[in-house]
Amino acid sequence: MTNTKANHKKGKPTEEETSDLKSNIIKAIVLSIFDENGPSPHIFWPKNLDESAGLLIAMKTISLLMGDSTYQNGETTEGVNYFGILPFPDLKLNGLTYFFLIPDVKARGKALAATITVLINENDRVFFYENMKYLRIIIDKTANLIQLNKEHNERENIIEDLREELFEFTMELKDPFSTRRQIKILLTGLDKAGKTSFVHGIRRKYSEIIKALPTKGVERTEENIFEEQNSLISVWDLGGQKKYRERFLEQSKIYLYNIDLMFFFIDIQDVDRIHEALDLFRTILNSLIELEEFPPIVSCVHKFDPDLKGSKDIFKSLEIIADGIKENSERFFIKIFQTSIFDHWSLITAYSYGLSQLSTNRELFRNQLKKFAKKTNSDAILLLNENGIILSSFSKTDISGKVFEISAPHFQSLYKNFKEYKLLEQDFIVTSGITDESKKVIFQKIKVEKYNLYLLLFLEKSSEIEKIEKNLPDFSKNLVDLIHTYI
Ligand SMILES: Nc1nc2c(ncn2[C@@H]2O[C@H](COP(=O)(O)OP(=O)(O)OP(=O)(O)O)[C@@H](O)[C@H]2O)c(=O)[nH]1
Ligand SMILES: [Mg+2]
Repeated sequence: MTNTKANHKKGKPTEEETSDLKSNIIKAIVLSIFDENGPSPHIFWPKNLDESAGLLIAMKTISLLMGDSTYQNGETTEGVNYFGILPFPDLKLNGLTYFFLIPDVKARGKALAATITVLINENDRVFFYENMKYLRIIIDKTANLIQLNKEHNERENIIEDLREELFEFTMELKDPFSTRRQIKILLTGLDKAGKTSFVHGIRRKYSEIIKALPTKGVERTEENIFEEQNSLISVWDLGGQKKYRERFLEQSKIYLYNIDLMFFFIDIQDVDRIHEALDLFRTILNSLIELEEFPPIVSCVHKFDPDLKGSKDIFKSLEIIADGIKENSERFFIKIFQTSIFDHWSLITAYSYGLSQLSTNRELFRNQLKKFAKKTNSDAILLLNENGIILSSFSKTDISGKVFEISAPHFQSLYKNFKEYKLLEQDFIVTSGITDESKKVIFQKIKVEKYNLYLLLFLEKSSEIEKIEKNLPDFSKNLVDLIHTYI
């Protein structure tokens, strides 16, 4: 099974020769299945993979997704699949794991939980982030084949094909390994749309908002979601005045190349310039298409101040903007938010949503929240970092999701006291009657390694706090790994 294109080029290298090549960034591949013996490595490469290492990989990848309960509870096998990057510090490896279910009539729930894990040295992990799109496609394809082919030797061939494809791919890469993933976030829009104020608002630098002058050229800042993170996130706040806008569009190769996320701002109060703003949006999209860059886009309908909600004029403008944004943008993933610097929560929601698009582990996070919600009978859960950025959210229905929006002012004033409340060593605050007398909201501080995180839970008033306390240690433990590879 060595007839790959790459091998032809090089004239079939032997095993040792191959190991000298850069391609050998791929250290191991493991197909794990939760069978009658629990999570077990079924097929792995290299053949001499240490038995305990194989077992560790199987246990960790499968149990993280299943928790301590068995997964096979009769849910359908469709739509249960997650990608995530997990650290294996004992092996000094990082693994890109895909969790999926294999239909099996004999199994409980008629499916077996399985993972495909590709492992590389932990120092090379940028490789995963940089090549995520491609890796997702080929691993997903492999999982489909595994689902269809039941025989052990058929599956061996499928995993071998994956290995070959990965080797071929890595051979073609030019020296790809910088130590940190570089992430570029762009803030665009007309002058005075409120981009710089948005950045200050997110960071609670209120005094700066008052002082802010029009941005000249571009202002770059760094975003740190965690003190230690794999990525270097630069936020580029582009000056929107005509001369800067023109320069940016002329030099779109510099500004738009390799962008990971774009925010576009439209001032909803500046009715006369809405069409000008939409024109700019279209121009930017066209440049992106030309460069074949398709970053997720968060469009902020900004200056949507709280006192304007309900105004008919605003509603009309909103419609024009929403239509204008959707036009000609089929090839992009775009989400529209209404934001205002007088509604901190609106800024946080839009910003966090954008950042979450950059997290390769967002599905795993959501899955953890979903499981925790089930165990604690919560309708909705939010997980925030110390700066109040939403790392992940889960809600059973749209309505429970909206509760956080409604309870936001309440939450914000509590949040301001979080620092003091840390000193109080009290771990939770309960409030009720915010929206509905039968429900309550719990603010819960959790410690995940050195990080303080905050959970907001929306649940039945009668639910017991003990349930949360009982399930917290496991939940926090699972988050440890995910946080290391959040972004
Ligand atoms: N009412 C209202 N005013 C806002 C809001 N956000 C920003 N502003 C005001 O809008 C003006 C322009 O804000 P900036 O943040 O400087 O706009 P900008 O998009 O960075 O402008 P350039 O740097 O020239 O591209 C300032 O006077 C802000 O105080 C908002 O949400 N509501
Ligand atoms: Mg500015």
